[in-house]
Amino acid sequence: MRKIIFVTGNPHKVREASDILSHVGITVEQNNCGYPELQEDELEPIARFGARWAADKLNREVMVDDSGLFIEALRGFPGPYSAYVFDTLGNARILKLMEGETNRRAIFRCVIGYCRPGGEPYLFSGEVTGEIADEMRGSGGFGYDPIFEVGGATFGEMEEEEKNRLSHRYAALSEFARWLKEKY
Ligand code: ITT
Repeated sequence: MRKIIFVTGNPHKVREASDILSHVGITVEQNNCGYPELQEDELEPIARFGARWAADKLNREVMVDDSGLFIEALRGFPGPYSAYVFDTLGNARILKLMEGETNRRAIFRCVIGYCRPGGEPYLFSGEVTGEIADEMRGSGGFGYDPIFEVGGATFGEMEEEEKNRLSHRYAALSEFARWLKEKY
């Protein structure tokens, strides 16, 4: 088993990544050291900077995950500001913003950044298209899961394995695992 340090403060991400990567012989270990999150309009520069910063600080190979929910009717909001918006507004206020809106389309994106000490960061991205539900449903998952619907069910209503087969994180981690296998 290969072990990769996952720098994140979010234990839910670690749990999902562990489930997904265990199938390809990789274990992940959470490190909570944090990294400076750049204020950017896109996820990629945030993940790139974070991965390099953490690899150099810890002197270990690391991965980071920057994710965001992009709601079409809100012109991509909250996007890269998803963590801040979740903490300040939360799902109920997002639903309020979406009241009466017929275009419910939204995309969840995940960018995994991987870096070795002194090396260049590599990025792997994945996304899933869904809809913003009319109300919160389900108690599973975390964050925006109760309001993000794919094929009629919210991520919050799904079993963990089901979300982990469909999610933006699964798509990004699959790319990452394929690349790791080819390269190392
Ligand atoms: P780290 O930066 O420490 O990794 P974080 O939770 O702050 O953890 P992000 O900066 O990537 O993560 O913020 C993304 C926001 O979107 C945050 O509020 C998450 O709870 C939420 N989020 C990310 N992935 C999600 C998922 O799979 N389902 C639901 N919400 C998710």
